[in-house]
Amino acid sequence: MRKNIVAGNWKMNMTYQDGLALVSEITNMVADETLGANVEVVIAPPAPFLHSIGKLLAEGGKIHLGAQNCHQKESGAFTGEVSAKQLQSVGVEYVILGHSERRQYFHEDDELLSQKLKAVLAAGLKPIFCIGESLETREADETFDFLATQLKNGLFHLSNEEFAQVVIAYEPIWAIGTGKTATSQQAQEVHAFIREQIAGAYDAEAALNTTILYGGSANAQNARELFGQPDVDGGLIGGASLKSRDFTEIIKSF
Ligand code: 3PY
Repeated sequence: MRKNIVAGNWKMNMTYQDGLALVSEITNMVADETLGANVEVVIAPPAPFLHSIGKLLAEGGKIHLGAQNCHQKESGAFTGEVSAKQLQSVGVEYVILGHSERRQYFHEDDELLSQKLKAVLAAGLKPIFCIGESLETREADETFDFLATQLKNGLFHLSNEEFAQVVIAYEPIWAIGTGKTATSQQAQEVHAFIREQIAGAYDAEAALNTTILYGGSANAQNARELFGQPDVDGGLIGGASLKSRDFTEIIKSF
């Protein structure tokens, strides 16, 4: 059966010192809770902090380490880049791929993302693969066609075994960093559609077993309602993952 996941995407926020303080607060807050039985928690800090934050998380024993991106090649002359294998070597388990900010600002397209996916899977890591439509696409009533294409080109080239490792995050671009959130009905409608597409591309079992997260201004106020939807299996959390109280409230929303 699929897992519920709450993953904090810190983006390019926090100094190292602030990051350590935040992680200590979160690990203390979750230590006493009966947390972990029904939700897996992931924190994805900026790359330079991965090793030490990973050690802190490992000591707490409850929270998993994620990265926000990786390069598609295993090693080589790619100044400034980090490979999936390197991420794996410092204890990373999840890698966010295809976030709309990477698609928009770094021109990551389906072809490149397919290569990154393969690299992440080859390193034994789990991709959190983001898809989502723009406001323009939604207003033109093209959301479902657009998402079907993103899934087909981005993900459905994977084998059954590879696909079984993938977590999908539905992040409508119009809800990212804007304070606007999809209503729980809008999220549920899209998540159910994504599951249907998976059933078509693979089978009903794969569809049932895939964790589909909602992302885009999810916060402590709306998490319970969003996570209460039958096809919403948790969240990829931006701004609210930078505040220990908000993030732990979100975790407790399950
Ligand atoms: C957001 O919550 O805005 C995000 O982009 C999470 O990845």
